[in-house]
Amino acid sequence: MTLDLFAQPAGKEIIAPGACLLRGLALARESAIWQALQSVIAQAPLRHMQTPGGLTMSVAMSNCGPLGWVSDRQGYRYQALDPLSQQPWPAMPAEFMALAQQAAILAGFADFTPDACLINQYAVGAKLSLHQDKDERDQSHPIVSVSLGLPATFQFGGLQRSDKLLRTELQHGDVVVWGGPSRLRYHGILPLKSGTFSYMGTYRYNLTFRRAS
Ligand code: MD3
Ligand code: FE
Repeated sequence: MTLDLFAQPAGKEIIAPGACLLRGLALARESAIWQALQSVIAQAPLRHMQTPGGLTMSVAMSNCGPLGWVSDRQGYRYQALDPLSQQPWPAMPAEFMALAQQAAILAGFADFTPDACLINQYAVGAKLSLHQDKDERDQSHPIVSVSLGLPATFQFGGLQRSDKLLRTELQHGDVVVWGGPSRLRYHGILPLKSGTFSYMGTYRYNLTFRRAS
C-alpha cells in the first residue's frame, strides 16, 4: 500500500503555496449566509467609495464586525464607525464567523478570529483592479474570501505587480484562504460578465474576512 502524502479532503485544492481553494464550502450554509448578508446590508447599506485619487469604485461595499475597511480622499484604513451613519458597523453574524473559521481550520490556520468582514457587491461590468491587501496590522493572519452569486474571473500574480498573472473562475459557494507566502500576492477581479440568473440577483458578492488589528 502506498502512503499518499498528497491526499487532500474532497474539494480542497492548493492553488499556490499558502492559497487553498475550498470549492462549494459555503453551500451548506447558503441560506443562513444569504439571510445574514441581507440583514447586514439593511443596517449598513452598500455604497461606492472614493479612491484616494478621487475615482469612484465600481464595486459597492459595506462591512460587518468590529472594524470595517473604508476608502476616501484621505486614504485606505480600517475604522470602527460606518462613515455613512457614524454608528458601529453591524456585528459579525455567527454564521459568517463559523464559515470563516471552518475554512481557516481546513487550510491549516487554527487560531483565526477575524475582526473585519468586507462585503463587495459586483454588478455587471464592475471590477477590482490588481492590488495587494496590506492595510492589516499583522499579515501572518490569512484572509478568507467567500464568493456568492454570479461567477467571476479572479486573477492573481506574485509579490510584484509585474509578475505573471494566473486566472481562475470563482463560483457561487467557493471559499479561498490566502495565507503564508500567498498573503501579499497581487490579485484582482476582471469586469463581471452578465450571467445566468442567480437567486441573489444579477450580482456577485464577495465576503473577505480579515484580522485587521
Ligand atoms: C489574495 N476581493 O476585497 S477575493 C478584496 O472577489 C478583494 O471581491 C476580491 O480582493 C473579490 O480585497 C478578491 C480573493 C482574495 C481576497 C484577498 C486576498 C484574494 C487574495 C488577499 C491576498 C491575496
Ligand atoms: Fe484584495
